[in-house]
Amino acid sequence: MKFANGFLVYCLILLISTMATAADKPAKHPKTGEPLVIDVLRGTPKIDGKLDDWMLDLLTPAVLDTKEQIFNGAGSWKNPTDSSGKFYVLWDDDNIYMASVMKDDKLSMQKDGSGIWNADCIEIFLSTTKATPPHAEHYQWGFNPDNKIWNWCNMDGNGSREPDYLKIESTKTGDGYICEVALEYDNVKSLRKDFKAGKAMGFHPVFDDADDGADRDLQMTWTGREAHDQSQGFGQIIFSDEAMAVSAKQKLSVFWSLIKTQQ
Ligand SMILES: [Ca+2]
Ligand SMILES: [Ca+2]
Repeated sequence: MKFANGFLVYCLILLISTMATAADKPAKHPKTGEPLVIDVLRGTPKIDGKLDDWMLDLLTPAVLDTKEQIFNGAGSWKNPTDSSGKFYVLWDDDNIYMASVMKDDKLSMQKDGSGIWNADCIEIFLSTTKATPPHAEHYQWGFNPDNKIWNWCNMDGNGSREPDYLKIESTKTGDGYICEVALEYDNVKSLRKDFKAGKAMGFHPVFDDADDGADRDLQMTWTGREAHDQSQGFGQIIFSDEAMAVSAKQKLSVFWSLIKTQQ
């Protein structure tokens, strides 16, 4: 009987750990099948709508630029010049920073408040790494190139309002726009313990595109699924202890040692 009990406990542990592993896996890219994971280096950019303080070449962005990632409105999407985006992330002791570099050939932001999703808009989700049904374990913020901001989903029950803790500065470029954002993560209470080096967090960047001043024409998401659809997990960010500046220095020293070797 003792053996049977032990075996039962063993099976239970195995089952739970299998479930946890399955749930912890990031979603896959709908076209390439690659896992959607990016590392987040340490850095403190100034929120001014300029990305000269981001070493973009050293960072891996989440990229949204294929028709397979269109959740709705595929018929109205022409190519990446019409609308596509790269989403870079950094962090420090207090904030998580996001630089969204968007291509968008026609800007249209005639919506306000909770309706900003229905025009040109970026939506960012942070979540647990669990695969759970929609609207379950995530936060959802939105912002646009007119610096309008909103928080819809909120795991602390504090959503459906303009968040006073989200800083944004945007720049309209010739072929789209840039949004530089800082989010103080003391305001992300339910995930606060996961802002730690080595930890993974669910991440789902999404954009909405409108062209003619009316409603949204299309939505593209990192996973290709509906923005809130966490049922198969989102992509993930992994917080690294490596500083963006140190990483740059290392790259430079590798470069010089290569030059030396070649001499
Ligand atoms: Ca900046
Ligand atoms: Ca647009």
